[in-house]
Amino acid sequence: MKTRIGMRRWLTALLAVPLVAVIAAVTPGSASAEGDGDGDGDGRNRDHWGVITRNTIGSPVADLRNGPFGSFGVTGPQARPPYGQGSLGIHVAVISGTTPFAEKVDFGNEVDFFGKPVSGLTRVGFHVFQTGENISYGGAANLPGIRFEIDPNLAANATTYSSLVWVPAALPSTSTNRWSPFIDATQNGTWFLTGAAGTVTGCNLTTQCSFADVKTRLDADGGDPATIYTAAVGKGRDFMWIGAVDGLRINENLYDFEPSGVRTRRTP
Ligand SMILES: [Ca+2]
Ligand SMILES: [Ca+2]
Repeated sequence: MKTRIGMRRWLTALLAVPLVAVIAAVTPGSASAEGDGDGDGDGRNRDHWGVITRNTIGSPVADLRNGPFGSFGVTGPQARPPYGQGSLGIHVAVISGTTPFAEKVDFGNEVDFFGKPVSGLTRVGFHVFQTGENISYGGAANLPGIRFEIDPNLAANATTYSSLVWVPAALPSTSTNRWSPFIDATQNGTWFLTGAAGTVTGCNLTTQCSFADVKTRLDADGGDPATIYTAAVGKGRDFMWIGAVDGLRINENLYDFEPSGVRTRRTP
């Protein structure tokens, strides 16, 4: 008898433990359901980054990867991703022929910047891993850029869509085959607007503007200010490029591309 009672108590205890755990996991307001505070209860930060399907042409690669470390023989901080262990690897091909076919990719975020004013963009930039091969494909300025899809809200034109594009300047040769220092897109290179917004503002593919100038011209008409739809790191359609980007800066946030996802680091 003693043995049987002991066994029953032991069984009851065994069954009770997982039940308590299950109840805690599904009860709203419990610590487990709240998790990291994003409400999905999975206990992990959800990020909204990924390939923007609408803006991707061909079958390019935009992959959260380990490294790159190197190139071989390079040592010190420029031989590893500037943040964490990994980065966003980008591979864009151009298929040569009488009519060359160039791929395009945008890896971005269609949620977190939506509706914010373009005038509020004060800090933009990234670190890039450039190779000698990429320079042979398209020159020293063959690099990925940063693109914001926006509603220009221009009184002169009814269009509700334009891309605000950063075109980086050529990287110094000291930054080839290794990680670059931070490239400040508000100071480096030029910016332009696609479509009717480019025509109205005069900041278009043929006459590009400084970052400060394109922001001023966008809101010079008064009325509703230009607002952001999406933000992305992108490449194409121009030259083949195989490299990586890390430490994307947009205002107070620094986006650390890692194999496990995009980590948001808040900085002063
Ligand atoms: Ca990283
Ligand atoms: Ca306006």
